[in-house]
Formats: sequence, C-alpha cells, structure tokens
Amino acid sequence: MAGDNTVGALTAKLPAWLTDYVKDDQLALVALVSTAILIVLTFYFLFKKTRGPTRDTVLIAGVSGAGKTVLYTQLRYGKTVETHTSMEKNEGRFVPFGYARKDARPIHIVDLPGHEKLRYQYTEHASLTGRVIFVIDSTTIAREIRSVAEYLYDILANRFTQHHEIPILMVCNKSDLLMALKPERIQALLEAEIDRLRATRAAEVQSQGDENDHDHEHIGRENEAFKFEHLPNPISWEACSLIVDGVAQEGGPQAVQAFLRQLVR
Ligand SMILES: Nc1nc2c(ncn2[C@@H]2O[C@H](COP(=O)(O)OP(=O)(O)OP(=O)(O)O)[C@@H](O)[C@H]2O)c(=O)[nH]1
Ligand SMILES: [Mg+2]
Repeated sequence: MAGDNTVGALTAKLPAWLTDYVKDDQLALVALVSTAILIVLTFYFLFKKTRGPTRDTVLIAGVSGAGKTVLYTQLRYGKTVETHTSMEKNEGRFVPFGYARKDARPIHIVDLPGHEKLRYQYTEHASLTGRVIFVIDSTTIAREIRSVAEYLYDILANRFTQHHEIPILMVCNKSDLLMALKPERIQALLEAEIDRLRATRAAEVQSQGDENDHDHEHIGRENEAFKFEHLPNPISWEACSLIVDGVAQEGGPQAVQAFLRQLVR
C-alpha cells in the first residue's frame, strides 16, 4: 500500500532507537511529528513576543527651524541647549527621558535635518520606521506652506508609510508665541496645499509617462479633495510648546511621551 511505503520511507530516515519504537506504529509517528510541530510553533510565538516589532525607529521630521533638535535633545537628555540649523542628523538608541520603568525598551530616534537638500535622508530609514513625529513651526506655517506640504506629502506617499500604516504625530510647535496658528487651521491649510500638490504630481507623472513610480503611492481618495482622515495612517495633531519662556520642557511634551509609549513599553 502507498501509505505503508510512505511510513516506511519516513521511518528509514529516523535514528535507530526511534525506528524500533515507530516501526509498526503509524500513530506513534503522527504523534511524533505533531509534537515536533508544536514545539517549533511554541518557540516561534515565544520568540516573536519577546522580540516585538523590529520597526522601532522614530523619525523626527519637518522643515528647518521647526524645533526638531530641541525635541530630540529633550527626549535624549531631558533638556536642551542652544540649537543651530542641523547639517547632519542626530540619532541614537535610548529610552526617552522620563521613562522610569526599568524594563523600558530603548528605541532608535532620528532627528533629520530640515534643510531642503538633506530631507531625502528619511528614505534611508523608511523601511524600519515605526512612528513619525512631524514638527511644524505654527508661527511660520502660512508662508512656508508649500515647502512643509511637499515634505509631508513625500513622507505620506512613501510606500512604507502607506503599507505599514505608520502612525504620525503632527507637533504644531511654538504655541507659546502670539502668531501661532491652531492645529485645526494648520490641518486645513495643509489639506488644501497637499490637494494641489497631488494634482500637480499626478500630471507630472502622466506627462513623463512614468507610471512606475515605485516610491510613491497615491494618497487619499480618487476624485475627492484631500483629507488626512482618508489616509489609513492614524494621524494626531497637538499644539505644543517645546520651549516656554526660554526654558525647555523636561522630557518633551506629554503628547510625544504618550505617542512613544507603545514602542518603549
Ligand atoms: N518660542 C519658541 N521657540 C522655539 C520652540 N521650539 C523651538 N524653538 C526655537 O526654534 C529654533 C529652531 O529650533 P531647532 O530645534 O534648532 O530647529 P530644527 O527643526 O532642528 O531645524 P533644522 O536643524 O534647521 O532642521 C531655536 O532657536 C529654538 O530655540 C518653542 O516651543 N517656542
Ligand atoms: Mg536641527
């Protein structure tokens, strides 16, 4: 019989002490294979649980002067020193300042320079990014809207951001200043600008005949004005003031701490 042949072939491969045991007993062989599968699965799930997600990079992005380095130093050292325009990224693997728990997990935090020519650096980290903090200067957003929208669009349309539905925290910074716009207003300005940008980019792709733009996905709903709520990504908006009366907030704003909590656990 075919079944007997299969069992015969399988038992021939087993060590001698096992062959005696299972020689005439198909049931024993089935039990053996099942136990082996069970052990492998148990190890797989145990390993998976303790390892957690590997995408534990947090990107701090935004245009120049928004307050990214101030935020980074607050998370890293609990305070900030005088900052200058960053020409290089700051990065480190650490438990953000303020997490008292001993078993808190260090995470990889990257403060990207906002200079137009250096922004592309986020693509180097995109595949391992688990969270994005997008910092906005609420006092200059109206005049910088094009530049901010372009950068944000590139991050939102990135295939990793889309595919993994990366959560994004929009930090509307410098709310201590009189000229600061409210998050709702900033959101509306950005939606209108991204809507325009999306149409321009689509027209460019069509005119160049380059339908194979693998790095950018279409964002939002077709034939509808762009809205952040149409994206699969959880996006939250917070009015923040990283510096109040010249003094940096220890450990960064509550909203940022809460946003990172799931990764640090
Ligand atoms: N009033 C006020 N000023 C702030 C606040 N946050 C940051 N700043 C100031 O904004 C300026 C720019 O901050 P940075 O953190 O260096 O900006 P950045 O986003 O790292 O800029 P780049 O490195 O050029 O990309 C600094 O002079 C900060 O002191 C805030 O909440 N309120
Ligand atoms: Mg900086």
